[in-house]
Amino acid sequence: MLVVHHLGISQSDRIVWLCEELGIPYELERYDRDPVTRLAPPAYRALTPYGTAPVIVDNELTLGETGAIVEYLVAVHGGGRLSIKPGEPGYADYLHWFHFANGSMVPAAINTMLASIVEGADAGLLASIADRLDRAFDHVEARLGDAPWFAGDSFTAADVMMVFSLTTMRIFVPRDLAPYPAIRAYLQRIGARPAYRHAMAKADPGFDVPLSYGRLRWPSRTIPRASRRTPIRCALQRAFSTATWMPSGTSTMAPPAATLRKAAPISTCACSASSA
Ligand SMILES: N[C@@H](CCC(=O)N[C@@H](CS)C(=O)NCC(=O)O)C(=O)O
Repeated sequence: MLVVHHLGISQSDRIVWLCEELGIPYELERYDRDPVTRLAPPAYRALTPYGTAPVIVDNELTLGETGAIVEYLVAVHGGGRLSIKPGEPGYADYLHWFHFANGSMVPAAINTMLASIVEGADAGLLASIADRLDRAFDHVEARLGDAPWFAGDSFTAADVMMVFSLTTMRIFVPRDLAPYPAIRAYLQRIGARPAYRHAMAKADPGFDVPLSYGRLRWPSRTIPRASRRTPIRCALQRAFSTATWMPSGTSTMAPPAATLRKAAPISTCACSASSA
């Protein structure tokens, strides 16, 4: 039996989702993050040499790294479903977006998160980091304005790869989706997929996945009060406080014009960090 090791509120939610989309039988082993550091607990770290999420165990095989796991599951357990082969329409788009997810978008977001924490960083560097993430969101918005799914007319594993950076990743790196109508419409389509809803409910029960403007918050179950004053938490809260968010429940309505802006430039976060 395939075992999916899922670290709470992390990109391993994609593997649970993929199994549900492909109808692959699996067992879910769920791990909470360390309440103070937010890193993987020792038991998760011990699963693979690199120690990050996701990880699957398939009989004798233990496999880490999201892209490798997605390709493996599609090929070995999915009969190639949700992939596009060479020569088929959308092949290059499929490849581009499958790899853009973890090759460009997630790194741009992580750089942005780290830049909001580091004090005294070079302003030009910070601007270039912020610009990268802006361009990534603009690139995604343009694509989803042209096609319903990343590879074109049909839902594929490229969507499974990309969605984390538009949803759960925004818990770590807030981004107001008000300027991105095509992304918002896309996320409504994702949220309407039974496999997605089922997977998210299993992977992170109680976590309100931000599929729209949404108020960003961690499920209280996984965040003990005591951890709320750690340096990383403070830095993240500073970053959060510079973003504009609509109250929960205003998912499909356009926000008032005054709130129509992206998250504050990263230099603002850095300034507030250094003056704190
Ligand atoms: N490129 C890796 C990145 C894995 C990664 O950074 N995973 C995060 C979860 S989003 C993690 O394990 N964080 C906890 C830790 O580093 O302890 C992949 O896609 O598998």
